[in-house]
Amino acid sequence: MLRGKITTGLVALSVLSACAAQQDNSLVEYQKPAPTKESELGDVVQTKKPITKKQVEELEDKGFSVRAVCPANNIIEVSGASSAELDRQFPGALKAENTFVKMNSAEDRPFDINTESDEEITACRAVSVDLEASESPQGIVFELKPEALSDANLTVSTLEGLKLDWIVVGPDPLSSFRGDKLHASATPILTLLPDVPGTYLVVLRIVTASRDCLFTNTSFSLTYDEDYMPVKTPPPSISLYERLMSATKAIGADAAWSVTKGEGQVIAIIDSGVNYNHPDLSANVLVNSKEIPNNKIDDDKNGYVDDYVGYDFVYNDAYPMDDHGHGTHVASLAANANYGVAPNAKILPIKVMHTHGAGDIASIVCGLYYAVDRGATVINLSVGGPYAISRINDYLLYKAFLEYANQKHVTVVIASGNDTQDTDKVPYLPVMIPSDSRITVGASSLSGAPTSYSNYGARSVDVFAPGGDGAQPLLAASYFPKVAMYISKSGTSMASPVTAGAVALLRSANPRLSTLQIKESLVRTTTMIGLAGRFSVGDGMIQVQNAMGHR
Ligand SMILES: [Ca+2]
Ligand SMILES: [Ca+2]
Repeated sequence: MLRGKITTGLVALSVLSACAAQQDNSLVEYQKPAPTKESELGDVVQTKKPITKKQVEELEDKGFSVRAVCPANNIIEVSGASSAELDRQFPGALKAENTFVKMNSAEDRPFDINTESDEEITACRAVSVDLEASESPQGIVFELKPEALSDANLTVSTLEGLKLDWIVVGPDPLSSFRGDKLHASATPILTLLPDVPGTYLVVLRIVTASRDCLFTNTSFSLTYDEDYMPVKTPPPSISLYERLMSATKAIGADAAWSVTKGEGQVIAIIDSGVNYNHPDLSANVLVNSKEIPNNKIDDDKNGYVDDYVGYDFVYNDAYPMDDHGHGTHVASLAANANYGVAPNAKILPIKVMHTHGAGDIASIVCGLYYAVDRGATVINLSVGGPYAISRINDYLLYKAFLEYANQKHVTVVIASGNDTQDTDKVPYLPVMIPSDSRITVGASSLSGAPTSYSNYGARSVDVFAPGGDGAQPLLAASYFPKVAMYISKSGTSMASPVTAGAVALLRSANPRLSTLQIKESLVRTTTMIGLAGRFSVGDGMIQVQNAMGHR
């Protein structure tokens, strides 16, 4: 099933109880899609005791909106209620304003198209409202027909006599809309055929007889669901194999494959989803054997209906399919069946990031708990950003989770960020949280030198791993193999899953090792090349075979 979703406006930047895993079926009706706009964000509430239906009904009766994000882990999002109201209803609960967090891939999508002054934009909209009765504030009618991708189209209708210029920015680089396209048209109908899932930005310039009405813009997202249909993994061509293996070889992981390829390990990918039907990945996807897919029943009673391959916290359904590209690439680096660092580890896809590249804290934290409760042994989180002191409660949400992960013997691998910052001095979240259950990763080149973009920190960043750079980005699975099987990306987002794969190998070789012991093994066996003042605890790039021999 393919879904069309039209959103207007620009994308914003941007100790638990023993019964934590118990289900609260009574709140299923309050499960909802995640916010995608600033105006939709509420307050995250995490309680120590299970949240009751009565508590939620009382809030709803007062006109507040409740989203049961992960009631199994006592986390909901409430919109409209005052802080005092929440304190009264949930005394002692942890509360945080929900907020958007970005991915840590180095390339950012070109969303910043400059518009003119507010005054002129208002005038432009006033003119366009006159065009035709319509549902959208700009008076522009979008007809997105998403029955099938090849049929999906966007139509802009205006009255005759008006002229529209438009620029379309597609989900670069897979889309055929690579960069900007300008269509000047005197006809009243403009059509667009989106060819891949993702977010499209449409900028319209409306020209009237009396004035050139400057720019207005809107964006829409195209996303899709597919049932899990595993296919046998074909080997890549020999010519591709060397490039696909570059990160795996750089850290000496293939040299450790005679000991283990990651058997028995489950790597959760907390990201934009994973194309679990990609031919290189599908054989490695962890299925939930206690759940029968597509029968609309929560068979394993974990609070999530039909979560056979994972869960999508963004659209609140059982299809964590990737509609952005980030998560599939990340999963592929960690545990691709052919060339991933841990090719025999399992992948647990969890979608918390929207197709536009950001996700809300409530979804991210719930995705993390879901990963632990589904049996992940390693979690990759290539998501984060600078920390502001005003967001102390975000810190506490993450910290509570890291304590939970530590209790459950789960290793959380975190990307350090791509802003060339010393995170000892400029704190980033969740990188800054001291925890025995987390390993933070900066990005190096394939030869081991820190990249120009990577964050670093002699205390806050544990190790470096290959993340790709302009000269040698990392090639891995694309999210939309119908268009391209592989795609190149760079970022600490990529260095993190390379390390998550390494952790899976170390854990598989010796399941009794604690995260702290694994971290020590990696930190003490790095290779050092051209640090240029960019330090980490390990001062260099990880080396799996050496780390495995360290203990
Ligand atoms: Ca379930
Ligand atoms: Ca089911």
